[in-house]
Amino acid sequence: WGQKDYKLWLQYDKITNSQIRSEYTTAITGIVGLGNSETSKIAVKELELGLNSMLEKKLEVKSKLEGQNTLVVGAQSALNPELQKELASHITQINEEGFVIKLVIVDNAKHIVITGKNDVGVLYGVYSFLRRIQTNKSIKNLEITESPKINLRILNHWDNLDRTVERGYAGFSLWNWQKLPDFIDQRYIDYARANASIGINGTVLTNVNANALILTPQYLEKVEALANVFRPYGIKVYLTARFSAPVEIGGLKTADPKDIAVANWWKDKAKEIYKRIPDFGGFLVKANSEGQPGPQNYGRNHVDGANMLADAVAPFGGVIMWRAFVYSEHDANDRAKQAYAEFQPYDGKFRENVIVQVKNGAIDFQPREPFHPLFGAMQKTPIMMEFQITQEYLGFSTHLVYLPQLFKEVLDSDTYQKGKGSTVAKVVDGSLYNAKLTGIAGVSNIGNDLNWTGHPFAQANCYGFGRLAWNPYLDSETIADEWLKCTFSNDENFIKPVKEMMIKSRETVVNYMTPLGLHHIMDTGHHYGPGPWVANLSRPEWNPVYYHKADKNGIGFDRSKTGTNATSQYAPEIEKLFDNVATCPEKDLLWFHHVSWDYKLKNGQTLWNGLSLKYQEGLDQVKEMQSTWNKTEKYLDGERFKEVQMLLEIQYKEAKWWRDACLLYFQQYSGKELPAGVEKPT
Ligand code: GCW
Repeated sequence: WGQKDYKLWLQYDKITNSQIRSEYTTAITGIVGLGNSETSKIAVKELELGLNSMLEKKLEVKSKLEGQNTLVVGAQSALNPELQKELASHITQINEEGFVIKLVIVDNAKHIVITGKNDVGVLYGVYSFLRRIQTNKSIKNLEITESPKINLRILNHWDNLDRTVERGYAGFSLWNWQKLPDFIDQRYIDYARANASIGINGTVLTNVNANALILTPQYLEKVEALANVFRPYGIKVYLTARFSAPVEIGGLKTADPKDIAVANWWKDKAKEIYKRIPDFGGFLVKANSEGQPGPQNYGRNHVDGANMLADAVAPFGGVIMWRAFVYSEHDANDRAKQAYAEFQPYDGKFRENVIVQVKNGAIDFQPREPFHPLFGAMQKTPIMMEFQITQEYLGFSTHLVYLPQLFKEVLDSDTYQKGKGSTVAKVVDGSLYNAKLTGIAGVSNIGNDLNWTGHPFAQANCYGFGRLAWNPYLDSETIADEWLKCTFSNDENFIKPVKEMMIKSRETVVNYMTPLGLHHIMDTGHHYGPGPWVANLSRPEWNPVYYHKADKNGIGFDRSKTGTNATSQYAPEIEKLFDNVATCPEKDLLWFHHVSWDYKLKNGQTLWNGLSLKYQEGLDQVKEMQSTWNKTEKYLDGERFKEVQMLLEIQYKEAKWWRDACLLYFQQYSGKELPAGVEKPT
């Protein structure tokens, strides 16, 4: 059980179309593996594994170029002078992690060469080439040059040292701290391989709600063992730094960043870590947020804290990813405004090796949020994106939701901060302000479940995150297409309807959970299922009622000028757009405006009727997903078919739960009948 699921998108099933297969078998008669590093060996092994299985042919591996129609794999420096010359102009076009795949003719013999400046680029090229074969694309006259557009492509694991995973819905943490460092679980290797296949080059092993113990020698030797496993796959290890660590494990009286003993403690700690792990990536820090310690505990600010840590890792090339997810109970006026208010004034004050990590929206990983106003608002500070791959507010690993739709909506948003076309993607890839340090983080949905992610389709979210981290301009439909083909089948009769189901699934969940800009109305604490009525928590901004503000007059959070004026944190063009109820996109309406139940929507419906119809639409869409899926049985293994079928059944029940709960609750305020077309809640 679970074998297919375990293999993720690296199934390497036999190519069933014989015409296509023969194109491949003619063009590839053997592999020439150049280079001796661990990474080169992995690259060649992967090709053998993939090609032998997909082409059903045992390819011979040689270490010298001879014959013809071979696949040559090796970094630029490992190629013979003739090949080097052939490829030189292409190699100049790529960066340190990029690759070239090119058909070359030497001595009248054709070869396909996969090369790069470094072995890891070659490895990425190998996965890209294999993906072409997996998706049955032509390999005639190949001439590809590709580089990742973002430097740091990182998974954030919210994994605790006791192996529980905060907001994890796929079992326990992969990291078996008790058995490390001597026991290397095969899963660590499989994890690294899967990540390398989509271009992930960093992993933060530990929860942002950090435990200082990870920085003690007893744990660092375990971290070192993991780093050794991941290194050949191009993956660097990062840790979360608990700001109060100097007190908790260092025996100091304070963790004040301006205290010289504290700064020295961190410097020594960095030295100690780099001695074990010379390519250690650096620290991710959650400070003065949700009760975590930070510089403000000592009357200092984020800049003081981040720069002190930055100075500790700078001599070794490390970075500090300082999170901007802050909000405080002392300013309950509008939580959405706080990160911008606290961080924007610090623009230009951080060290060069600090990057500020900003969640995609200003509240918290909701099914839909407008883009965070900090994107584009700090010209002199590198800003990195934090997406959540794990579905904290989107039905855990029970609901099928294809998140690249959400990711792309954010990346494609135009901030207007440097005029039209200043998209979030351009902030994140650094092109808008020529940022040298760029990054994107995804809060991982991986655990030790047999299928890694809980829901078989949640694998697509992991895959999609990696692909967008590599290239934020890819479109989500292409990614879905790739993933489906690599994971299940190339049969168009399967691909077409299932892809459409995936694409629609994001809007579906918005419809049955939080349509028209509603947000944070999930039941409190666990964030699963509806809870718009919750009003009794000690901090106002934890209560769903704070967010929807439903009353007899209407519903929605007024963040316009007549309200909290959060709209003023956006560039003037966007501010104007959001501020005016008539121009505000309807999908964000109740995020920015409190409108009456009789407010007329663009389709002529009253708000109450429109809202009710959205909830119904969401439910109907889940039914459609079920009927689409029920027709796919013959295209895949019974196991995965059945799993998804059962999960969709739960999703249907819970979409109904959402619809019924929200409509009955809001109806108390609207005082209106449900419109025609909306079934009576039961
Ligand atoms: O959304 C909240 C989550 C917390 C999380 C926090 C954060 C890790 O509910 O579980 O803590 O965000 O991002 O720091």
